[in-house]
Formats: sequence, C-alpha cells, structure tokens
Amino acid sequence: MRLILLGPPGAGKGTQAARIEQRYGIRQLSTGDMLRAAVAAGTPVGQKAKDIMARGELVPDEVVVQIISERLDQPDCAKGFILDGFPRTVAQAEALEELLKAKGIRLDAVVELEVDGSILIERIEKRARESAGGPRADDNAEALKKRLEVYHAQTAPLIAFYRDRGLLRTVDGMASMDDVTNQIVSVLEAA
Ligand code: B4P
Repeated sequence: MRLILLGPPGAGKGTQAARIEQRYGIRQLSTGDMLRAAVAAGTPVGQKAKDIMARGELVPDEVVVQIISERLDQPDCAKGFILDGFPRTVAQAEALEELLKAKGIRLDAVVELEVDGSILIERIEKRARESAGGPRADDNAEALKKRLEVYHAQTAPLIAFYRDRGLLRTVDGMASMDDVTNQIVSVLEAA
C-alpha cells in the first residue's frame, strides 16, 4: 500500500501516519521529522533547513526530493509507505511522479485531511503549551501564520493535481483521532 497524506499544518498528518504505520506495517515517511532530525544532528541539510523551518517556510524542493528519493530505495519501503508532509509543492509532486514511474511503483491513494483554520491554530497552540520538551521551533504565532499562508499558496494546489489523477480522497480531519483513523482505513480498504 502506498499513500500520501495531505493537509494543512496541524491537520493530523503525523498523528494519522503513525497509526496507519502500526496498523498495516508500512513505513511512515515524514519529511518534517527527517528535517528536524537533520537540524538536531547539525548535518549540512539541517544547517540549511534550520532557519527556513523556524520561519515556517518550505525547505527547497531539491533538498526534500533528494531525501525522499534516497529513502524510497531503502528495503523497509518495499512493502509500502505513507508519505507524511511530502509532496508540498507541485514541483515536488511532479518529481515524485517521475521517481515512482522510474521505480515502477503506483500510488494507491492521496488522502486529504480537511480541517478549518481556527481548529488548526487551536491544535498547534495546544501542542506548543503541552509539549514536554518545549514548543517546536515553528509552533509559535508568527511561524504558524506563515505556515498557513504557505500551505494555501503552495500546497493546496495539490488537491486539484491529485483530483485530476483520480487519486484524491477527502476525509473529515476535525473528527476525533479514532474517527479520522477509521475514515482513512475505509478509504484504504476501498482503494
Ligand atoms: P511537518 O512536520 O510536516 O508538520 P505539520 O504540517 O505542522 O504537522 P501535521 O499535520 O503532521 O500535524 P500533527 O499530526 O503533528 O512540517 C514542519 C516543517 O518542515 C514545514 O513547515 C517545512 O518547513 C518543513 N517541511 C516538511 N516537509 C517539507 C517538504 N516536503 N518540503 C519543504 N519543506 C518541508 O498534529 C498537530 C497537533 O494536532 C498535534 O498536537 C495532535 O495531537 C493534534 N491532533 C491531530 N489530530 C487531531 C484530532 N483529530 N483531534 C484533536 N487533535 C488532533
């Protein structure tokens, strides 16, 4: 099973990808987590990404495409994968299409988590307040405003991109976490 989870910041992509990974034994590939790990380790990619992420902007397409391209070649992705937070631009989606074509892999579904703006802000403010290790560098009002603007300008066009390819499935991301998981499972069982 190969799928993409699409949605604005705080929509629950990371939350749901971890649950789907558990349920189906397919790998969660979160570009956000990979980039945060690179920042924490101080690698060249991390040094490049650190300030960009803290401002709530997108890391350059070529950097993220390279990370995903290498990751998809790892043996643990052979059974399937959930792309969480990738692609985030039309250029990334086109690069992914080429990559998958070259590897002879077909996507099963693109699941969009639909959540209203006010709920996204509430969720991220809650995470910033409650996170044990302190808030994420980009979980503050200014960066969040930017992340939402970037989503609408650069990522939302992917909804039409995948609808045109007959892959888009939209679920209500405002329901409880269990309910959202059940909706995604239904979509996958039907794919
Ligand atoms: P990400 O790490 O992808 O973060 P996100 O979009 O903010 O979060 P997500 O939707 O996963 O929300 P979560 O489940 O955590 O990106 C961070 C940054 O990395 C980007 O801004 C960018 O700089 C960079 N980046 C990443 N990928 C990139 C790419 N492809 N290209 C360029 N740059 C890239 O949920 C949020 C909160 O809501 C949690 O606290 C959760 O507990 C809560 N929640 C979730 N579902 C809920 C529900 N149903 N009900 C109530 N609460 C819920």
